Amino acid sequence: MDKVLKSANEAAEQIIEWGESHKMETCFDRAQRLKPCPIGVTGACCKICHMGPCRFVGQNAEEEARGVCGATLPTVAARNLLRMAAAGAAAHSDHARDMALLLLAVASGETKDFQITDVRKLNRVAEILGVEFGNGRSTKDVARDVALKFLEDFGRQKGELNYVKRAPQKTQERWKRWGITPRGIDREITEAMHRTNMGVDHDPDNLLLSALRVSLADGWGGSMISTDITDILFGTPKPVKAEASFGIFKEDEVNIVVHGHEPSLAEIIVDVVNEPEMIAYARSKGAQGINLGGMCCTANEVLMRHGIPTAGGFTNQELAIMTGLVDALTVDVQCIMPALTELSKKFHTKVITTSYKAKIPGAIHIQYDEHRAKEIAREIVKIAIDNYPNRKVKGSHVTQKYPLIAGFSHEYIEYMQGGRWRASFRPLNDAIMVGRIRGVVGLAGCDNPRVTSQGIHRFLAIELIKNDVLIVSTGCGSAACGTAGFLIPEMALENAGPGLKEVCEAIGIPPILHLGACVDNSRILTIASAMAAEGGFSDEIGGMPAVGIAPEWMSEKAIAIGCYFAASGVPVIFGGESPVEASEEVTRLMTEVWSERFKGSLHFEPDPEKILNLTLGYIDRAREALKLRKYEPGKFGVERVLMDMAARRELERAAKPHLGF
Ligand code: NFS
Repeated sequence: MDKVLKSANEAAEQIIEWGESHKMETCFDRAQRLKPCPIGVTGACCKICHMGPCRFVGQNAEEEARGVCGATLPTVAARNLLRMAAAGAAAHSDHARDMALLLLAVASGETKDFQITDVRKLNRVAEILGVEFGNGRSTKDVARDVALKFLEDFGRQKGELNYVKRAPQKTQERWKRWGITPRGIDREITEAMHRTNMGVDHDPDNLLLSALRVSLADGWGGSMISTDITDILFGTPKPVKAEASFGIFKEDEVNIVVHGHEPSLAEIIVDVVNEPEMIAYARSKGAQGINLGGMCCTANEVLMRHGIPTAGGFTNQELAIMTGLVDALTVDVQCIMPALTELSKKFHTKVITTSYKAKIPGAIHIQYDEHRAKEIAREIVKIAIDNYPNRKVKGSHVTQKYPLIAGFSHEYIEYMQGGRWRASFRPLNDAIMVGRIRGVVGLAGCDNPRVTSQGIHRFLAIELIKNDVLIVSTGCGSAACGTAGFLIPEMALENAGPGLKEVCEAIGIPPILHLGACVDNSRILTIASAMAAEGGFSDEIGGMPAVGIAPEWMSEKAIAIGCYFAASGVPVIFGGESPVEASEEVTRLMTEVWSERFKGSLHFEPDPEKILNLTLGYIDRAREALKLRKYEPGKFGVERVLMDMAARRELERAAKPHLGF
């Protein structure tokens, strides 16, 4: 029998094996040793009060099992899911709050270390929010009003989030009809916690509607706000070349890793590692220079804007330390394994926590403060440099790395389809309508040691592009593709179906577009809304030949993302066992009932082949319902725009200087 790999990333597998031979434990070992609790994993356990925990097991548990209070299994499973969605929404949105507070601090001149980088984007956002701009108003005044408008979204008690109006009218109407239009972000999260408290909401359907509402407050609130502010402050991404995998670490340079999610400190570290005094200091310690790399979503943020290389996604974090080459690993919030500090003791790596919200025993804590950002960044970089001479254990040095292209913001995707003056989503819509592109898939979410990590991402990426499906990726989905060498235009030539290949060649793009961090899933909502506004097939997000997949999810944030896509009209398929498996009623509500109401749904399917078939089935049924040309590989109709030769030449001219090849 073939050996079951722990990671599909060859370099990761090599490090894992090295670790095993040196008796170093990682999440892969722990995942094998600790089997999931068979009751909790299916959503059949309630532990919200101290009469329990109550287990809902046995035949006919769905109908007959009761908790001490009388709660039924569907109530408990729905309540558990709502709590996960609320926690996920809280994580993204608290991150967004920090970004809004940073924007306010920059606008009011409280911090000198940041600037407003993208004034055009600021004005675009101001226009959506109804903030006055132009006519001699200073950038800082506009930025302050924008920050205040965003902050209102957190504390609003009545009405709706500012960005609800960015969704297509029909999508908004569905939300109104079912009472899930999000009000204030904090209100939705608090209400979700209230409803799931002992003895409050017991109706599974009502609980699940609340899961959609709190998740919409994330997608069209927290996450979208975070994406927009990050673009305003640090620049809206455009294509940039970079590298991925463990080979990014350098033997003769100081290696610093930024890990977590919030990009503000990492942005400043990018500046500081380039300061001549810092480089000179590194040289004084015997290093040739300073090498910055990223991990998880902080990596995605600085990769998208500065081409900082990434060591990969979630399951690669311990392995980075095991290269023995990381002099400092600085973390902010979310998806940081507490195991890092214990493991770091076996090497010389310093783990540095920077948020009072996220401390780890055994780490050095340096509290980040945006008012002293540069000073703090210098302190961190110095720790790394001072630590360079202390490298003691030669870890598993792997040299594998892959080139990649990232930086596909929704603004750039629009621009690449027609240049500055004719930017639109028309070519993409047309390519889908004539069947050159079969559909679009968002490949997102975590990588997970419970399966061959990153393997399902890789499998789906290849199979989907073979089937002429354009992929937009985010988060660790992007990291899995990047560390596999999939994020380059050549990938289209070698692996894409004939229609997708032509489109990618015409524009000069990879068949998998890296859109950014997990909060940047909000870019997919913006793209889908723009495609609906462009017209030609669906005038709402629901019903488009588009599917979201999180094949190896593990974080509660993924549940919030899945729910806001489902509520927005996208069928979503998650890998792994269903966290509500125990309840047929809850499963039916999330699939059939949500489909009828919102045209979106949430499925859980552990089998990768089935995920693929389910996805293609959704896409083909959507094409049929929209009366689009039946998809047949290699046979398409003629678009009005994309394949017109003059347009094609213009597109090439427009795209190439930015892509740099
Ligand atoms: Ni998303 Fe980013 Fe990765 Fe999963 Fe964690 S890093 S926010 S949650 S593990 S994709």
